[in-house]
Amino acid sequence: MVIAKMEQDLGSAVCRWQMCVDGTEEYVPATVPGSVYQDLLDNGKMEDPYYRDNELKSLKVMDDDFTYVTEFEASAELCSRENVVLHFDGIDTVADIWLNKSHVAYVNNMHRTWEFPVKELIESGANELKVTLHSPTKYVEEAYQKRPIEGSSDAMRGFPYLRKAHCMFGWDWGPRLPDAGIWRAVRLIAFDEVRLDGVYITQKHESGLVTLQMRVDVEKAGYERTLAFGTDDGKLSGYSYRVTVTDPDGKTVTGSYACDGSAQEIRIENPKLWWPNGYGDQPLYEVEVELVAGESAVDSWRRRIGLRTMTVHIEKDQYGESFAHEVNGVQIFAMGGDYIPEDNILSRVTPERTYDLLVQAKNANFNCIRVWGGGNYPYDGFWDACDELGLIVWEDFMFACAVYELSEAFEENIRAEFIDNVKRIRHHASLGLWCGNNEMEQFVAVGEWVTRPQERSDYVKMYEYVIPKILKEYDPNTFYWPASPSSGGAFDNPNDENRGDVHYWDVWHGNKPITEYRKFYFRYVSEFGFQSFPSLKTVETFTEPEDRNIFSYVMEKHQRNASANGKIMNYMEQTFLYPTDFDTTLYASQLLQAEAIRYGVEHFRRNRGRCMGTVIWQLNDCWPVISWSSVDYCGRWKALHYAEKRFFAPLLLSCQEEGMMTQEADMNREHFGFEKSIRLNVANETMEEQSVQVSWAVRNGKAEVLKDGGICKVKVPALSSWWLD
Ligand code: BMA
Repeated sequence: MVIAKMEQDLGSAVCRWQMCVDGTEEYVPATVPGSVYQDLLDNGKMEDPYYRDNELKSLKVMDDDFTYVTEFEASAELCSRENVVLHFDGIDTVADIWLNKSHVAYVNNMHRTWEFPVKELIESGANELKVTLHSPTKYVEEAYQKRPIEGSSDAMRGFPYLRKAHCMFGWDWGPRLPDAGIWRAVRLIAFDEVRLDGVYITQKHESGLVTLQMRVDVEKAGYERTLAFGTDDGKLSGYSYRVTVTDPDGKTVTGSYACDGSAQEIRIENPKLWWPNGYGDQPLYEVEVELVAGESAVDSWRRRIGLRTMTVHIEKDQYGESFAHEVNGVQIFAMGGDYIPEDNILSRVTPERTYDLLVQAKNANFNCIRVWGGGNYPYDGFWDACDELGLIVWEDFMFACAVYELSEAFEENIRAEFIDNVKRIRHHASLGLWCGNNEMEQFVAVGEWVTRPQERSDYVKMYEYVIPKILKEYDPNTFYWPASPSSGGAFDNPNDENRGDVHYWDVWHGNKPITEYRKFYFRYVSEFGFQSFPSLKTVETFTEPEDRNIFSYVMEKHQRNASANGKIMNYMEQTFLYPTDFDTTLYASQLLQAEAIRYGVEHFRRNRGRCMGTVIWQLNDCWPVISWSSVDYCGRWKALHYAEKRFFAPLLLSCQEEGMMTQEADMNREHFGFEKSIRLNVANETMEEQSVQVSWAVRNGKAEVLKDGGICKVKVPALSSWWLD
């Protein structure tokens, strides 16, 4: 008689966890899931790592190991099941695990889920679970000493050796605070012969009908690999599965499938399609799959999906090759931002905080979020929010600004990482594409950080062989792009203006004037940005009054892009008068950032069709810092975020002006005069033709009208940009 799978949460909601710094034996209360820094802060064992330059002391803390321990009761029934596994949704990062004093495993990948059979170790009654987290800083330094490997110098050396969010070792907007912890849920799972391993849904869209094709994978004791219903019937005899699809109005469609290889399809009449923000609604359907033995359900899988087709449309054209998200057959103009981890202290990232951040993105008319490859694969709460808010997600795999040694062990480790995350994420409506890495193709192409020829061949294997092979098996329906930026791979001019996606940094890193944006017609710019200071209130959270000078030691500690506080002032000189005091400087820097990005995005939207995406670096901050963000660490909107709400609006009226900004502006020339002109453009990113009325006037610095352009009415076709005479 087969009975249902059992699960038992081992987190702090149920179990009392304690932690200690190894060698001290002084245990303090701990929270799981959670993090070492948070537990030390909660117990008054360290100061706020974000305050002034406390970062330095807080970094030292991570030179130690930490032990987490809890006791828990396991029922006789649970222990009686054929299989009992200890399951971690995430351990950050290098750790040893013991159950009842027996060593269960050594782990070293923050991005993976971990499962270990503990049937032989679990006791009916009292059990002790212990996890020792090893120092991440020692790990990367020892690995580097043994065999140097290079990567961004913003992070601590050796970081490419550890499958941990790279930016926790520092970045040009991130502190060197590599927290550690049992950062995601931990539980026991007990089952007899079989359990569901995963469900893969393929959508077939016809007019007025969507057919869901289900691939149900089952794990069966005694079989190495999972068995797919319909193809492994013989081994699954005696089992069947039930599917229930519930539409947004609560109406259900069901189907039952025995192991006879019958077509496992669910037909949905009059489907309500999922659209990105700005193009329609985000109706979600709940899909439940129950694995049934005889009449009783032994396991179930429940997820929400969106009915849509989603890919990237690439087509040769007169400019080169297009690159546009295509949803339900409509090519949309991506408008959004690059997302980085929300906090270096992992336990502070909660579904409420994530949802709130993404609501701010939607409120600024985003329809797209790129998850940058130097952090971590976002947890389910992030994905649920993007599904509900209509934010298409460009999901990098977690490799950024470094080279990697594709050893046997490393390859085995990252394969498991990829499979875990692809299986967890692939059903989400918001998943727009998978992308191999951040900036590696462009950097390896020019030999940046490459110290061995093998690092170049390993690059091709990882992003143009290993990952595609895994996606072919686990998520063949989702578009794959080998790198960001890329023109399709093979080191073929990755940052080509006329193909694929581009990271454009000549403005800012290259010190070019903001008018430079207008010289380019990128097909899809997935990174471009401009720094600014956070607001005074946010600066006050990490400074004392004597620190409030933009070149003070503390303010420079919270600026991780070398000499960038000065760079802001250099750009200020090109646009505004010199600011008179500290607060005005902070504020003016935000207006400057807004001006710069507005100038670029309006130009790119005016060229819709040639350009089909502007993803701004960066949306958010992971601590109080001077950076490229439009929402600061405290959740305060910078001027840029307000500007994004306007220049990402479904209907955008913009003015392409020629004058002082776009011509030689040396007022000491003998003839200091300019050709001046304006051209108006309406960009319509809605699905309908818009009848608009445009009025304009030329005014002087006192807003007195010099020339009134009157009112003209125009009809602007859907999804187009329209120049006025
Ligand atoms: C690109 C990004 C990040 C970096 C940003 C600003 O390199 O991929 O690595 O933070 O520019 O410099």
